[in-house]
Amino acid sequence: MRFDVITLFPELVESLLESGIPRRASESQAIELHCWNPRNYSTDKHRTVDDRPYGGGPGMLMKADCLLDSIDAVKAENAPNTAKVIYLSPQGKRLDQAAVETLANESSLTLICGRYEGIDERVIELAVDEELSIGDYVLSGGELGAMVLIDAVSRLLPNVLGHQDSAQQDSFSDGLLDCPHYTRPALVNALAVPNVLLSGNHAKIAQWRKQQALGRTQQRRPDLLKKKRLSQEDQSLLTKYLEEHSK
Ligand code: 9D3
Repeated sequence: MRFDVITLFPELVESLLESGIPRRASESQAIELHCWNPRNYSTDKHRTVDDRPYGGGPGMLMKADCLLDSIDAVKAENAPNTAKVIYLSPQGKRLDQAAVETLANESSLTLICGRYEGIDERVIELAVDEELSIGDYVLSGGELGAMVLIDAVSRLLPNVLGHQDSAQQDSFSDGLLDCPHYTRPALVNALAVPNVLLSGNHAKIAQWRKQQALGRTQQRRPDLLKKKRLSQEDQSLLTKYLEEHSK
């Protein structure tokens, strides 16, 4: 997968490749990351990339011309270009794991990061296929959004995760939060590991984990459970969990 990121802060975006899964994905050539600075496509002597909004109001906007020229430069290098162009913005549709899975099927993504109050609307009209937000909070620019997207997509690509099935076991891939996990030692500040996990009974362990996942999802993210149809068995595991946790 090739990522072309249009950003005024290329070193921030490139720092993604310094560690963790994106770094390994890059080393194994599962991903390629190219950053393009719109300032390099500005033509005036001060290399201006922003200007004041028509109609007045606070803040500045990124100008259309250097953004469109950056996009053209990406397309020229990628010919024949089929890359989807994504603008990260608070006005976008919320990125979720289903959208990440869809994006992981693309071979090339161009990500536009805004700064200041955003970008000239005509760039969106002329060149953007999809507008995505990463959540309902205010960031100071699109770079962290692009980095989140690249991280989430990279770990789904073939041969990137060490454990081939950890992506499949993920929270969200089955629409539930994860169950609690424990490792040695058996006691931490007098807190024990739940007995069932020491029982060696793998059917019971799987059932306990499912019950914990259902119960925690209901208590912390009821919105996720509302989208799901529970089997009779899952419904009764959940009911028992909620009874036991209301005592
Ligand atoms: C506080 C300013 N806002 C109201 C006048 C508008 C605004 C403009 C630009 C708010 C944030 C930003 C910069 N944000 C992003 O570029 C961004 C973002 C985000 O803020 N939240 C969640 N996802 C994303 S993706 C890109």
